[in-house]
Amino acid sequence: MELWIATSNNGKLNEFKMLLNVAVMEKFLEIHAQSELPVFSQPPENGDSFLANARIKARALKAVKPGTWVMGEDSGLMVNGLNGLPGIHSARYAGPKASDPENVAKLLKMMTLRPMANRKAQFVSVIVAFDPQGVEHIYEGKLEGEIAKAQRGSTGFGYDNVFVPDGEQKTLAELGLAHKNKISHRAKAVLGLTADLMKS
Ligand code: ITT
Repeated sequence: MELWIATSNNGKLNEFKMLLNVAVMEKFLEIHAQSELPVFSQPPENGDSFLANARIKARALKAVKPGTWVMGEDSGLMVNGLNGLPGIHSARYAGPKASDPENVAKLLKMMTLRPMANRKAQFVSVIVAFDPQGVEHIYEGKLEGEIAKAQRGSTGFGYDNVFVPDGEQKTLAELGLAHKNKISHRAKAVLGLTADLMKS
């Protein structure tokens, strides 16, 4: 069985591969990514929600790969003291071509400008998958935590080095990928997908 993943983000792709393999899927699941399809061009993510954007990505890949499992994921960081920002704009918070370090620097600056701001935050992952029959499936996961005062740690991607999960002292980037994959928003969303892939 094949699963095609619509992502250009290697950090995400790496985590999906690990999460799905941990679920003992590797024996019968072949994971492929959009980068293997020279004809695939990433659609504009102009939805107004995580769900809408995940659906845009999954549908674009389904158009090129009908009759197999395909999925897209939209994820992001919602900070209470910033009224839920960066949210669906997480990948481009500091500008259209912003790098992870630029986005993190902007987030820390925004928090510094609001010293009393609530640092509580959550990571959200919404996956839209289409099964080989073309039926849509939606899965969601969240991870609660708070924004650290400074960057700490070196593993992972995106905002991992400034996110401290509830009940922890360390950032996700200090805790490491194995720990992150036990608790993350993405791990929780993948649980439902795994169950459906097993049934399929
Ligand atoms: P694709 O759309 O190609 O999948 P993307 O990086 O643009 O890649 P999104 O639009 O879903 O993906 O944006 C997700 C952003 O949210 C990501 O670039 C990070 O900045 C942040 N993010 C999501 N999950 C994260 C995680 O587990 N750790 C750290 N940051 C994360």
